[in-house]
Amino acid sequence: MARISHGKMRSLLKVYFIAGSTNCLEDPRVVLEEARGGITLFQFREKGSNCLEGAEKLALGKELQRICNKNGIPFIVNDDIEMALELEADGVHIGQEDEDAQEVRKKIGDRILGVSVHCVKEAEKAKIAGADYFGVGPIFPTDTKKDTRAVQGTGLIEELKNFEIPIVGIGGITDENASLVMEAGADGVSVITAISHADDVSEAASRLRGEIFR
Ligand code: TZP
Ligand code: MG
Repeated sequence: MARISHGKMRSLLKVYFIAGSTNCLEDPRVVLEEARGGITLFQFREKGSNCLEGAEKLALGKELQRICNKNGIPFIVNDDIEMALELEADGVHIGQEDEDAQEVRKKIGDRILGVSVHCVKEAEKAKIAGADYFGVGPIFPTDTKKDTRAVQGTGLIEELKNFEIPIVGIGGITDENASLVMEAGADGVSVITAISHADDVSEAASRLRGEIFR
C-alpha cells in the first residue's frame, strides 16, 4: 500500500460525514445506510456522555465499517489508533490533544492520517508529521463539540492553501453555508449534525452533496 495521493484525498473529503452513537437520533447503522448515497468519506467518532466503550464500541465500529465497505466509502476512526489498527481501518483522525502525529504516522503506516489544525504553526507541524489532510474548524458555531477552540470563520482555510495539503472544514456546516467553505479553498466539508439530525437523512446527505458538486 502507498500513501494516498493528494488528488484522491481531495475527492474523498468532499462530503465527509462524522458520527457515533451519541450524535444519532436513531440507530447509527440506519443513519449511515441512509446517508451512504450522498457521502464520500465516513469517520467513526464515538464521544460524549453515554458513548460506547470497549467491546461495544468495537462492535459498532465493525458494523459501520461493513456498511462503508459495502458502499465503497473509506472508513476513518477518530482518536483510537488501536481500534483503527484492529479493524484495519482506512485511516485515523487526530486532534492536537491526542497522540503526537509523528508517532501516529509510524503506527499506522500508509493509512490515511487526518490532523485537526487551528493555526499555521500546527499546520506546519502536521505536514512534517505526514498528515494526509488538515481538518480546520470550528468554521461556524457548533453545539456538537463542547471543547472547541474559538469559531474561526474561513480565514485559516485561505491561509493554509499554500501548504498544498488537502483541507476539510468542520463545525456548524450546513447545505446553506457549505459554499462559503468551498469558496475559501477547502476541498470539502465535514458535518455531524447536518446529516445525523436531519428529518430525512438521505435527502440531507444528497442536498449537501448537491451543494459541493455544484
Ligand atoms: N471539531 C470541530 S467542530 C466539531 C468537531 C468534531 C463538531 C462538528 O459538528 P457539527 O454538528 O457538524 O457542527
Ligand atoms: Mg481527538
